[in-house]
Amino acid sequence: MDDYELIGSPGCGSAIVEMALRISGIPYRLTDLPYLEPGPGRDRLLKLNPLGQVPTLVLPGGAVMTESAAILLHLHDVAPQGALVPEATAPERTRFLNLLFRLVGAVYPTFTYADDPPKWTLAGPAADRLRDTVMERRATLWREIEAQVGRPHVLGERFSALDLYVTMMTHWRPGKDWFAQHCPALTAAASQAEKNPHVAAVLERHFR
Ligand SMILES: N[C@@H](CCC(=O)N[C@@H](CS)C(=O)NCC(=O)O)C(=O)O
Repeated sequence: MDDYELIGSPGCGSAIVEMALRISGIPYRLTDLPYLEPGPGRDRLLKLNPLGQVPTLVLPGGAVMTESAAILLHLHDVAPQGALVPEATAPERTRFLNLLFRLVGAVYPTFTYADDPPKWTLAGPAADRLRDTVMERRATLWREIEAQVGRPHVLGERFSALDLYVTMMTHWRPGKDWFAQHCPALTAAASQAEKNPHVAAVLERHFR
């Protein structure tokens, strides 16, 4: 049987899935590509995922999965030893699901809309306003999540896939200084996660 193929890009959310694959001990190969750059890589990505987004995961056998949260839940199904998802009866399960979907359903799309506003509205003042309002929304979301973060990990004693999101997303705008000032609990959880050797290795590959 083939290995999983993770299609991703440096610095992107595909790194979250890469961390999960490593922690879960699942064999995989990486296809890094500049997802926005026209060319054969993007053409293939668009055939697999019409939104042209990474992560996109090709499963052994050829089925395709998109959406990082769906992928993480799937990886936990096939390799529960990774312990990235609290089991159905675990007390942290509801908070895990709530925060997971907050991160992918509310925080992640702010990058879709604020990274390149002229893609969605007229260039100029309308685009500036869209960027500003979406970034305000992101700050509100992070503050709300900050109020729910435990120590040393997002769920408290238990490390989970949420720590992978937080570690990666605190590298993104508005940047580490903003998080250190406004979200100390998120910053601490991210630093704690970086102590995991798999997380550290993936961060090294993406950012250094
Ligand atoms: N909901 C998706 C979001 C993925 C996403 O937005 N990825 C970014 C890269 S970090 C991307 O591909 N952006 C290009 C685009 O949306 O056109 C997930 O959780 O996997």
